[in-house]
Amino acid sequence: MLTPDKQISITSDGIKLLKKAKEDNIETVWDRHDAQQPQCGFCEMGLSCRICIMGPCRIDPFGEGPQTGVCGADADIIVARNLCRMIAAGAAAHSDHGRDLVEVLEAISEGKAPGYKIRDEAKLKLLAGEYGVETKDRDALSIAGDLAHSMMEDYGMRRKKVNLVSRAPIQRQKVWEKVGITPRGIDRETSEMMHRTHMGVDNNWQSLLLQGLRNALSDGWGGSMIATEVSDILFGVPSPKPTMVNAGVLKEDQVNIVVHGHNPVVSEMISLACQSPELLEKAKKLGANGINIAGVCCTGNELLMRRGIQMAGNHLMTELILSTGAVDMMIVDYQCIMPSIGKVASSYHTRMISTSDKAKFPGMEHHEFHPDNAQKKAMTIVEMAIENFANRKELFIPVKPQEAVGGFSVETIINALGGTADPLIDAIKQGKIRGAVGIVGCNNPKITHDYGHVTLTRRLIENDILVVDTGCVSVANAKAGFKVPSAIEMAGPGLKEICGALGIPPVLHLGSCVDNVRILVLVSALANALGVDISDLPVAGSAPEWYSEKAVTIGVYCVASGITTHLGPMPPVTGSKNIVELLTSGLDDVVGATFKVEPDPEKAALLIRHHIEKKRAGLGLDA
Ligand code: XCC
Ligand code: SF4
Repeated sequence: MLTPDKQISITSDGIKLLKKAKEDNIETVWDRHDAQQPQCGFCEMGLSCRICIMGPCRIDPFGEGPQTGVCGADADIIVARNLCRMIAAGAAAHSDHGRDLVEVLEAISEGKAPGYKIRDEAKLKLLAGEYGVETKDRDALSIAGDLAHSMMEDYGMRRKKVNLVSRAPIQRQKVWEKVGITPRGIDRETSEMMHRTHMGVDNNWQSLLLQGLRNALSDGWGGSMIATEVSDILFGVPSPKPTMVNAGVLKEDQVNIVVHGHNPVVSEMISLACQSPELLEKAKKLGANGINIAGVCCTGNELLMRRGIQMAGNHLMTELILSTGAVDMMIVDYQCIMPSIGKVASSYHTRMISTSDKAKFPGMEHHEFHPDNAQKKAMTIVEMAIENFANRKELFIPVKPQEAVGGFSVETIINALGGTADPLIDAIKQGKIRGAVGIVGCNNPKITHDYGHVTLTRRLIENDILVVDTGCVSVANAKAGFKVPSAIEMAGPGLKEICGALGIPPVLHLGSCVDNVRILVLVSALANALGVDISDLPVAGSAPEWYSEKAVTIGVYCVASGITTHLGPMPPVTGSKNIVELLTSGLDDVVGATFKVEPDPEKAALLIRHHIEKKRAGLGLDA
């Protein structure tokens, strides 16, 4: 168990619920992290390899023991292969999520997905245009079918480049061509990455890492971008909406359903079922004043972006939320769902439901959702949640909810600016806004929960840097109160003036983790408007508390796209001086951006500000 003085979270709901969980004898992620100490130093440095069964092998970082694995791979090769396999796994996860959406799009066009529909025809036609699908005099469904098929080809090996790569500024596309990292096919790059890292294939650490960049780009400008765009077509382009965040969004007098995971395909259907008059009636009959749906992690972000649905918490809150005793049902799809939560729920009345054929969990009931049965299934599942309301015991809802605004798509940001990016560019030119930073990614029990996100965000906005956020950061920042228009009081004078005039908060919620592609689209628009490459812009990325393979892939596609990116936790690469060198400085010559690693968010804010000022000088601003 944790020592009582170790601060696990800066959030009051987190601290209070952890105390409650302890009283209830619940084991949490922090306990398990403690039990793992000390963690393996070889693995932390990326110096262990178990790719084949001549091993497992380890390299001695002190130079006294073995310097190669059984096959002869040295530290550079082993570290590169390990990192590249993380990239491949992250790209696979996002891109498979995208694939599921493309399959729903196809099923809709064939009339095989009752309840789903094309909600945004304008976006459908825009994408169809980009994919060369004929739209004139054609109905939405047949366009959707052709678009789905064309996107499916992006996944394969019939193209020379992934289609949406052409959204990048031309200068950036040329960089990729010159370096030879233009992604050709989404699955192709992941598959080739796994091939190259098999024993005895690519044993040059530089060429391995270049394929790592191409693989990550196939996610950022491919799989993730498709995931976001098709979600917009099916569920609507997000626009700003008021919402509420933290554990206080759970309601004592209503049936509480929490959705967890990433793909909106299931959670959207659940949210519709929660509005069904028939089920609301049933809830009333059983003594509940309504059906309350809330999200955790990214599927929650998807619902928040499009429907203003409230968020109960982020990654490290997913176990704690259950210890409120107020969750009647948790419904999960995939990614970032700790295998522990079924066991946590067994101490309460909460029913746990898994829904994806590719993601099953201990202690959960499996109810598989497919496009053809999702509408019906959602009704059945929500009805089960209602019936479970009567089984509640003691509740502990520790805080009042915090207000926030979410739902900023690139489209609505441009709208808020009056139709063009010019006002933002003018503000940057005048120095009222120094630059912009995308803060993204996870929580990690190695870092005090939400401390990295909130501290970095605070320091940046008070120095007139606009912050956009996604994923688990967005919940942290909303809980900290950065996402109400009055939060401009925490911003520097220039940012305060601009955001005040536009009536927007200084921190804009751009969505889930696949929605990091909205950042790519936004910086491309800024670069094009200024006639420069993305790497020339006074912008940066940051993942202060990242943990997942997906986060590695996001970081790599940001850097490969020209966005210098800060990481809080060190990735497992320190076993290779060459690779650390390349990632933190050498890449500048290759793609015009690098990684910066700094666990302390106060110091990270300084690093990022320094970078932004350097880029401003490069553009001749403030000269
Ligand atoms: Fe997962 Fe997306 Fe990370 Fe949060 S930010 S812990 S990846 S839920 Ni995506
Ligand atoms: Fe060891 Fe080489 Fe096999 Fe890795 S691939 S486990 S280093 S023999």
